[in-house]
Amino acid sequence: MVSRMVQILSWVGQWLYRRHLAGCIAGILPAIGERDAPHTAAGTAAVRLRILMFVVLLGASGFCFSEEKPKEGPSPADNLPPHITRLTYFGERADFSHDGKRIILVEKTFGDAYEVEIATRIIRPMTHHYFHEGYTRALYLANGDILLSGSKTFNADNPWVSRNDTAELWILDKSLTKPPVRLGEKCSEGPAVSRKNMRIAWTVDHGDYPDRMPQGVSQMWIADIEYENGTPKLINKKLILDSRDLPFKCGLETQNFRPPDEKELIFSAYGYQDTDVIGIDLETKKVVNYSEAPDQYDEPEGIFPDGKWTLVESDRAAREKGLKGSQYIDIWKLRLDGSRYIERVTYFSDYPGYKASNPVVSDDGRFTAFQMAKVADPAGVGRGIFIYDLDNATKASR
Ligand SMILES: [Ca+2]
Repeated sequence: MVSRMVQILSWVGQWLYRRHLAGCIAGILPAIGERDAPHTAAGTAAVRLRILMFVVLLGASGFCFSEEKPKEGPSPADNLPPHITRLTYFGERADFSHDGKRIILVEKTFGDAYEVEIATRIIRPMTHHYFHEGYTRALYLANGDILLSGSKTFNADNPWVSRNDTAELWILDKSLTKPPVRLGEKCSEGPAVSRKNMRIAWTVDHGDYPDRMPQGVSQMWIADIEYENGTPKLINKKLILDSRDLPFKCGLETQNFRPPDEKELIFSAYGYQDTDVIGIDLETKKVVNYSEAPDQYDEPEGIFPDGKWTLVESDRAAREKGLKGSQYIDIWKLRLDGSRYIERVTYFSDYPGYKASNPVVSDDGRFTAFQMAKVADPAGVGRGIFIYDLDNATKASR
C-alpha cells in the first residue's frame, strides 16, 4: 500500500516537474532579478508564492528521481529481428542508389553526405572535396548525380534557419571532382526525385519567400534538369499546387512521384487531420486523400516501385498508449488504392524512448532503408541506418 502511494506520488511529481519546473524557473529568475525594484504587497506575495512553488517542485522532483529515474529502456537496435540489419552507427535520411547497391545519407543535419556500399559497408565521403555550410538532404538523381539541399549560410548560434528558411537546391556531379551547381531555388524540407527521368519537385513556403506568400502558405513546384555544356539548370518550371487552392488548411511537402508512370505526386498535408497522405494528379490536378485518418499522424515517405504502396511514418500504434504526434512514429505501409488499408512494418516505438523514421524503398522493391532516432530528436534526425529485407520478412511471417 505504502509503495503504491510512493509510486503515485512519484508519477505526480514527475508530471509536475516536467510540466512546470521550466516555467517556474523562468518565472522566478526575473522575480529575483527585480528585488531592487519598488515593492508592492501583491508583488512580494507573488514572489513568495513562486519561491514556494519552486521549492515544492524541486522537492517533488528530487523525491521522484531518487525513487524512480525516468528510464530509457533497451534499444531496438540490440534486439533486431532477422530481416533487419544495421548498416551504420550514425546518419540520417537514407536514399538507395538506383542499382540498389549503395545508400547515400546525410551524416547529421547540416553535415556532409556519405555513400555506403551495402555489401562491404565501406563509407565514402561525397562532399569532402570542397567547403560548404552543411546539407539537410542528399538524393540520387536518375543519372547518378546527387541532388542536395543545403543553405549558403550557416550560423551555429542560429542553426535551424538554414533548414527552415534558407536551404537551396544544388546538383553535385557524380565524378566528385567539383563543387555542386547552385540551382537558384530554395527548398523547404525534402524534394521529390524521379526514378526514371531528370525531373524533380520541391516545396517552398512563407519562410523561404516571405515576400511571395503569406504566413501558413506553401507551394509545390516541378521542373526538369537539363545540362548545358555539362552544367545543370532547371527548365520547364511549373507550379503544381498552392496550399490556398486546397479546400482545407495544411502545410505541403513533396514526397514522391508515384511509379510506374509518375503522373501523380504524393505529398504530406501537415496539420490536416493530424497530417495525411495525399496525391495530386500532375495533369488534371485531381487531389486524392489516401490516409484519410483523422486524429492520426501519417506522413508519406518512400514509395514502392509498383506504386501500389507507400511507406508512412505513423503514430497509429502510439495512440493506443495515449501518445501521439510525429515524435511517436513507427514505419507502416499504406495502400494507395483508396482503401486506407495500413500495415505495420517496424516496431521500434515499442521500445520506450525510440522511434523509426524516414524509410525509403529500393528500386527493385526488395529492401527498405530507414533510421533509428530517439523521442525528442528533431524530425529527420537519425542515429544510424538500418536495412529491412522485405522478402525475408514476408517469409518469416508465413
Ligand atoms: Ca491523419
